[in-house]
Order: sequence, then C-alpha cells, then structure tokens
Amino acid sequence: MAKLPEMYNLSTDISYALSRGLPVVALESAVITHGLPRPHNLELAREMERIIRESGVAPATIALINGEIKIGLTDEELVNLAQEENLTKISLRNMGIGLARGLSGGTTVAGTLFTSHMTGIKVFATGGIGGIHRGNPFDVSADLNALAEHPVVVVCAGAKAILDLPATLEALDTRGVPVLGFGTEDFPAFYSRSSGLPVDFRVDHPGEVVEIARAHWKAGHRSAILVGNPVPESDALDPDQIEQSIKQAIREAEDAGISGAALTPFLLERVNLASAGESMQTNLSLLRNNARLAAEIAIHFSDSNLVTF
Ligand code: PSU
Ligand code: MN
Repeated sequence: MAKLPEMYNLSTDISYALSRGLPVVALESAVITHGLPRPHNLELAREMERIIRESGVAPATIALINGEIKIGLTDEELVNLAQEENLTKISLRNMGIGLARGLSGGTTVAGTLFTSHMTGIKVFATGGIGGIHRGNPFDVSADLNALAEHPVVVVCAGAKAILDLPATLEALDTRGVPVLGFGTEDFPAFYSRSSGLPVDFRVDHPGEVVEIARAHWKAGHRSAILVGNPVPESDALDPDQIEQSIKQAIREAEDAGISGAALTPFLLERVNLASAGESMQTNLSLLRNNARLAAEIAIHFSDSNLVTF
C-alpha cells in the first residue's frame, strides 16, 4: 500500500489486513450520526461490525474524528459518534474543512467511497445510496459522482423511495456505474424489494460480483460496482403504505424550507416517525443483510485464508 497522507489514521487491524491482502469491508458512519435515531444507531453499528467479523472479515467503519480520517474505529469512538449531538455530515465538499478545523462527523456514501479507494478497500456496505431528490432535480447527491469515480463494490438495498428512483438509475447509467441485482432482476427500493425498475444484470453468487468487478476494472474502467441486495422478504414493507409516509415527509420538508445536506436526514427522520418503528426494523434488517453479503464478496476478493479479527 502506498504511503497515505498523515491525516489518514488506520486501526492496527485494518492496517494489518490491508497489508496482507486479507478481506476488509468498509462501513459508512453518516448512518450512525444522521441516518438512525439513538439508541438504534449504536446497536446497529456494533452489529454490522460483529456480522462482518464473524465471517472472518475485518470491519472498517470510517469517520472523521477530531480532524483525522479514521479507518477502523474503537468502540469508544463508535459510542461518541452515536451519542454526540450536532456532528457534521461529511461528504466530499466539506472533508477538507473538517480536517482543517478538527471536526468529527459521519461520512456519507460519497465520503466513505472516496476514503475506501484511497486506502485500498474494495468492498463497502451501506443501507441506501443517495440520489436525485423528487421534485428537486438539482439536488443530486455527491454519492452519484463518487460512484462514478471510485473502483469499489458498494452493497446497498437500492435507494430509498424518498428519491426519484428512475432519475437516480438514469444518473448511474450516465456515469457508467454497473448496477447488479443480487438474486433479483429489479433494483430494490430499500424498504421494499423492488422498485419495478430493472438492474443491468442479475447475479446469484458473491463470486459473480467479484468476476464482474475484476473484468470492469481490468479493462480500465474506474467506477464503482453497485450491488442491489433486496431487504429480506420477512422484513419488507408494502410500497403503497410507505409511499404515504414519504409524500407526507416531502410536503413537510417543502413547508419547512429544508434543502441541501439537511434534506436527506430530515426525510429519513420523518419517514421513520410516520411509520412508527416498523420502517426502523426494515432499515436495521437490510443493513445487517448488506453487511453479510459484503463480507462474502470481500472473501471472494481475497486470495488469502480466513483469519479471525
Ligand atoms: N440513505 C439512507 N440512509 C442514510 C443515507 C442515505 O437510507 O443514512 C445517508 C447516506 O450516508 C448517504 C447520504 O450517503 O445519506 C446522502 O445524503 P445526500 O442526499 O445529502 O447526499
Ligand atoms: Mn442531497
């Protein structure tokens, strides 16, 4: 691994794993600071790490901590991220500001993808990617451009239906990002298993994801590979039901004049409130499910034997 600038701070486990080509899965932290309410955020962060570790893979939760980019967090750092108020949501545009000012914050999909690429991590698990907002076509998440620029496999449950899903898929196409469906022909819609929109290709085995990623990158492409992994059937919600909460949340955001970086967290919170706990269970279930699949993909990337972390 090339020497990283001094603001990158890798945990001993992650540094060991990466230097030996052992499997690593990156995890974002905006879901901890801005995506899920307490105490579910901390429980979930710990649980995703545990699932990945139990597969014999090193979990690398990434965050900005006191002006350093930390890759692989201590439990104390997870607790702080989950409990402190007013932490920054770190995307691409404000990472340098956060570093220079000694801030702490949760990295979005864009921030985590960028950091994974810099550190040589090939697989990243998240819940849902950002995209193009409904009725707000100029609010395009930096996640989309980051997916175009960083050669990392991103496992998600699709994009949340708070977004304009057809426009989001078109934007991925424009940016040359392959979209795979794991065990499905349809792009998942986060709370529900299908958006009714097709993926580029269905895969049924983690090894297939690795074959496609290797071919894509070997040919010289530099984009991410997006894997849509539908939420387990037993935890999926009825799309019509969740649609009511989403419409209501979008109206409230408009009335309150919420825009920019605050919009996604606002909508997520409102939808969670409106669907009273049920959508939370779905959210937690799909995050665990994505951690599991990402770990399997990471193992297929790694030529080394399994070791325990
Ligand atoms: N989608 C979710 N939960 C989340 C996010 C998206 O279902 O927590 C977070 C991710 O960190 C994602 C970010 O990268 O929101 C997108 O925000 P924005 O639209 O401001 O780019
Ligand atoms: Mn946005």
